[in-house]
Amino acid sequence: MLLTDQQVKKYANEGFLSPLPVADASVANNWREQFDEIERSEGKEKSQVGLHDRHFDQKFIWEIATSARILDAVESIIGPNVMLLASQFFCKYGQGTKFVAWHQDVTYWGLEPPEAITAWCAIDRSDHENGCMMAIPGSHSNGIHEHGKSETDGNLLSINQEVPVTTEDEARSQDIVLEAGEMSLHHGMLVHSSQPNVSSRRRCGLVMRYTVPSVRQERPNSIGARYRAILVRGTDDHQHYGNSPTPTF
Ligand SMILES: O=C(O)CCC(=O)C(=O)O
Repeated sequence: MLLTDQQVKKYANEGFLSPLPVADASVANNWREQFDEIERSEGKEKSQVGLHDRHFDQKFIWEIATSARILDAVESIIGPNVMLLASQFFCKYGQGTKFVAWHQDVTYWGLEPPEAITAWCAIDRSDHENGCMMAIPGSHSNGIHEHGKSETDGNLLSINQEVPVTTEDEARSQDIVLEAGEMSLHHGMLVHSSQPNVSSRRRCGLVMRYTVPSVRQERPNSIGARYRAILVRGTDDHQHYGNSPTPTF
């Protein structure tokens, strides 16, 4: 179901929207079990932020990333032609020191124009104690800000980037609390972060990045990679991403 006009307006004003349902509890439980299986085989270290683009070889990730609930919501914001740019898990373990510094997503992605939207789908419940995402409402509206480096150990971002935020902005930031099976959407220029997980529970989210076919990647991203974007809805009249494999299950 497409988003309502009111939801689209809220996203446009605030730069994010949540919570949005993706799956009921039994389906969400099944996704969690499948993530548990990957975590067992790949190990916890890699499972934190090292599982990139597994939608190409894990059927359940492909099914989440192409689910009607997510694509309808994404279409409501960016239009009928949708490319899945990338996917990744962000997993923080209990009583840990890992965090995500304040940043904007598109800063180092090499996209032209720098336009993308993220769907963050909760595999585990995500709340204040286990380090849910936090967002500064309206912070997507003033373009890309210069990023520096975080001075705190444990930043999960690829090149330890961090954008300075004022204490006022930090004070008005909002927790994005999600039940397993719910998602948030956020704009590529939204300033967001997440604190360490001080609970005894894991906090895992599947992050899916989408854009429109006219957006090209002009430079490698922060990890020196080219996106293997794949059309997941509508038509691609631009063909900027010829190197993308076909999913294999
Ligand atoms: O999962 C997190 O804590 C942060 C995720 C994030 O920064 C992102 O999805 O862009």
